[in-house]
Amino acid sequence: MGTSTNLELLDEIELKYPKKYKVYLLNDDYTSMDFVIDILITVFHKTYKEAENIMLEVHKKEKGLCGVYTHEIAETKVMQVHKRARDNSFPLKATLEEE
Ligand code: TYC
Repeated sequence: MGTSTNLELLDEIELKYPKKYKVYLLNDDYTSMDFVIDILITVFHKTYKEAENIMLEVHKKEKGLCGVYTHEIAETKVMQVHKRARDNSFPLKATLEEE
């Protein structure tokens, strides 16, 4: 067994405990409720009922939690939401926050 440097030990800790990121949808006045529900089902793999609840929470409280992921997956989800919104001419935005 070789000796590890402090940086190697930090890498090992990071591999074992990758930071997690919360992905939120943000409210706006123009995106349709049906489109938000569809995004929650297809991008975030929610059931219809879960999707409806999250959509209504965003609508009432301006922001709603869609899921918690590693950094790469969280960034991909945000990009997928923005591309789908853009392609459908909706201003829907998603954000990510370190847990
Ligand atoms: N506020 C939108 C409306 O009344 C619905 C909406 C919900 C938009 C959630 C964005 O993330 C959102 N049509």
